Amino acid sequence: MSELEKAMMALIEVFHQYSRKEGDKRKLKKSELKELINNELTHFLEEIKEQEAVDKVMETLDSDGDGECDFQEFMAFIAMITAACHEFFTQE
Ligand SMILES: [Ca+2]
Ligand SMILES: [Ca+2]
Repeated sequence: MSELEKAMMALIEVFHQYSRKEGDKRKLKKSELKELINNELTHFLEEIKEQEAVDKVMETLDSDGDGECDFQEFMAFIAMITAACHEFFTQE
């Protein structure tokens, strides 16, 4: 597999690693989302400590309003962070 394909597989894998822990196996609930951010995005995002911060992130990500983050919503989140990183690393 190419590096890009490996990265795509990694996204799928990490999502399911957290989404399958509790409740709906194909969706991240707040506690799963918090764990994923705090374990897997330590260099790109601030650690989530307050419940309020988790609520806020979920509110932002949950575009279909079911209170959980599905893979599509997760990908939108990753795209957002990746675009911000891209800005940061390519600015003059
Ligand atoms: Ca779940
Ligand atoms: Ca949702």
